[in-house]
Amino acid sequence: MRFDVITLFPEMFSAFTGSGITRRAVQTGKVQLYTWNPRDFTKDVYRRVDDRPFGGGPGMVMMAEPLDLALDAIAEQGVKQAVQVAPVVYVSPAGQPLTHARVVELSGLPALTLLCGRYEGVDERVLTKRVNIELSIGDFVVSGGELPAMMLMDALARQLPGVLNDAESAVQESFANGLLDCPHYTRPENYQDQTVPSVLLSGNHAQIASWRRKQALQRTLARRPDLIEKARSEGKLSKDDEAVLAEVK
Ligand code: 9D3
Repeated sequence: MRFDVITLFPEMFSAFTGSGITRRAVQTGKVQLYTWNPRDFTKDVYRRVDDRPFGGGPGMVMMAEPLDLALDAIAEQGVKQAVQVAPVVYVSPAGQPLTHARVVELSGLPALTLLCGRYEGVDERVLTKRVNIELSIGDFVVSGGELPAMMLMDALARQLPGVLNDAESAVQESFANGLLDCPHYTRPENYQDQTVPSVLLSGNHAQIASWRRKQALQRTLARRPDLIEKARSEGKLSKDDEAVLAEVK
């Protein structure tokens, strides 16, 4: 999957390309990341990318023209490489909330263009003309679109075939079932007088699986009752699960 990211801070993306699973995805060619700096598409001597908002008020707004030209350059490169123009995502606090379902859907695309805002946001005329999807990563404010864009790309990369190894994929499955994860323990068996639940040392794999499921259900009910309701409505809860929930409630 190819990502073209429009950003005033391309150096931030070394966090994506430089570490962990996302670095491996790039190194193995399963993800391609290209950054485009709007400043390189300015025409004035000051290389201005922002200006004061019409109507007054605090802060600055990202100007339309450098973004428009950056989008043109990305689309032109796409045409040269004989791929259709990718959908443009604007990451914004005013976007639709990102969900696992949206991640799965977008991960099926061959390419995506991501627009990262800074300051108060982007001139609305670029958004109406060029943006297809506006996405938020949650109801809190961060300083710009770069970290949200990296979160989105990370989530998408994890869905691509061969990006996760078998162990990592197994872990992912336990989240994709719509419940919170069960608790995890590793050595030592006794840490500062806190012991590991004995069932995990029993070697009885059926019992371990049912303990883990019970823990996941219990935690989800306590912390995220909305997810229990969702799992129930999607038919993801068995008779046994309902019995566990009735018992702990
Ligand atoms: C005073 C109005 N602010 C909106 C809540 C202005 C504003 C703050 C921060 C505009 C943009 C930003 C930068 N944030 C993002 O670009 C962003 C974001 C976010 O802040 N929260 C959740 N998801 C996202 S996606 C992009």
